[in-house]
Amino acid sequence: MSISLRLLWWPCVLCLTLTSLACRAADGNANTTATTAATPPGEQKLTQLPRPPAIEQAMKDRGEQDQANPILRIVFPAGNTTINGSTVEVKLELQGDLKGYMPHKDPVTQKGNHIHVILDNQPYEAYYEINQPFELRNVAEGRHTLRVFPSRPWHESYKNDGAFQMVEFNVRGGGDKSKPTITNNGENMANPSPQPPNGNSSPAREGKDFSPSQAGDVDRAKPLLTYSRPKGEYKGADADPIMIDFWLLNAKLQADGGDYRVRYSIDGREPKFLDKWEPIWLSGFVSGKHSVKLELIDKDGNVVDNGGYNSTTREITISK
Ligand SMILES: [Cu+2]
Repeated sequence: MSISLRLLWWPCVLCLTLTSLACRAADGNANTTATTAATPPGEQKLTQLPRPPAIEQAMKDRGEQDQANPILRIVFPAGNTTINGSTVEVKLELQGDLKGYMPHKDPVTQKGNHIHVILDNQPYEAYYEINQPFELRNVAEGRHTLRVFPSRPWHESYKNDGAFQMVEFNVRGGGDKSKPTITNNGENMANPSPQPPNGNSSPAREGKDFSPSQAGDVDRAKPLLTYSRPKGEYKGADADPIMIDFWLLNAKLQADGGDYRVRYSIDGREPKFLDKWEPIWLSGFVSGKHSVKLELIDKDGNVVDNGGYNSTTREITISK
């Protein structure tokens, strides 16, 4: 290497080192100690992979279920109703051409088909046994939006017409905003409460204590992107690759014959575009916290406004 090349090379090494240290700090790993500046941690390089072979196999093993066209109906809450108290019961009906699709958690594997339930724009909660209601607990007073859609054991949503349903409702005398919620991070499934706040719910029911939130000003006639995956914590074999999945209402992407695009950005880095409505799998996340941002973009390159729901950022945690 010539002297002049060496002079060019060293500032690059220094720059990369400083950048990666800054990234680690920004990721919240404040107690990560850099042992030596000469061995900077590897930069995260994400690559998009095809559908993982394990999922391909799972699809074969479950027969025709992935060709099903499940149609959900929200029995309650009914649209625009007002519920007294902070616990909201959700009851759904599943119809359509199911081809054996039915939500249920296998007691051994703790996996199975389930419904994704989203209050306002919080992370979804999984709902498995739809023959009994799901409880939204500690819901704040005010207006709310509920979104639901069927999902597979690996959390990929069904995308047929009628799979996605949405309802707006009001809560009067809801969760006490001055009190901290039992789970504040919006990620942990709460344990059934032996003494529920309104005293009439069953401890055995599936449900979730919700963080305070309100509906955005959502118009169901406008294009709506619903963020589904990834969320929460990913460990070991589940941490690579990571699936990105979402639901689109009233919006066709460009490669599907429409005008829209979905833009995603990981850790605030350079955005990428999705032009087909299907999940993608990203490999190469390093351990730690990461942000995932999903946005619905119109043909002029702007985020489509719809109650703020068309630009959603979630934090996920990877432990390899
Ligand atoms: Cu899921």
